Amino acid sequence: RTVRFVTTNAGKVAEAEEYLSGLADVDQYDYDYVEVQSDSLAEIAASGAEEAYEAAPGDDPVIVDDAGLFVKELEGFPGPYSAYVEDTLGVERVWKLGESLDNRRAAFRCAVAYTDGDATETFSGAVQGQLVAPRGDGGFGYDPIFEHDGKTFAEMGTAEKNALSHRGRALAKLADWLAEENE
Ligand code: ITT
Ligand code: NA
Repeated sequence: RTVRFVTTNAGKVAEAEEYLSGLADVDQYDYDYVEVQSDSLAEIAASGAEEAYEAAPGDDPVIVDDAGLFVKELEGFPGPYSAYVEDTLGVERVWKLGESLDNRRAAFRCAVAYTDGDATETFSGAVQGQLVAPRGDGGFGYDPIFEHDGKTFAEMGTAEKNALSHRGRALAKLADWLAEENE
């Protein structure tokens, strides 16, 4: 089977391809859905998936992934605004903010929504870590400033990041669900 991953972010696609290999082929589908204003990543992802499915010619199911970095002492900022903040402030300045905090705990959260046009399912994942000065050149986005167990996500390969990341955990739930659907 083929799933169409609706995203402008090739890094997300690479992670999903690696994770779902053997279960589904992943095609990137470049479509800019409307991000509804919501604190819920699952709601944003589900509404994006349904909109993209309607707009996309073809029958293959689609997935949308909405993710963000949540800094505990900043009340969860940038959270659902992570993409905007990356584009405007940039990762280096988010670290500068983090550097000024007593508590640098942060989490990545991710919601993956899957729809086949009839039903929509959402799967979520999170990982705890802390903000650090940028290290590593793998991954994408905030990976260089997010450290988990002594390594930043940018210092990990795709498989290593997938094994513990927010996206990997959400994709694991999707993979289990797809495997059950296949039975
Ligand atoms: P699409 O919406 O087109 O999928 P996007 O990059 O805008 O692409 P999001 O709306 O989910 O994706 O934005 C999430 C923000 O968080 C964005 O700045 C990403 O770079 C960042 N992000 C998401 N997942 C990440 C990860 O695994 N590692 C580092 N940064 C991540
Ligand atoms: Na986005």
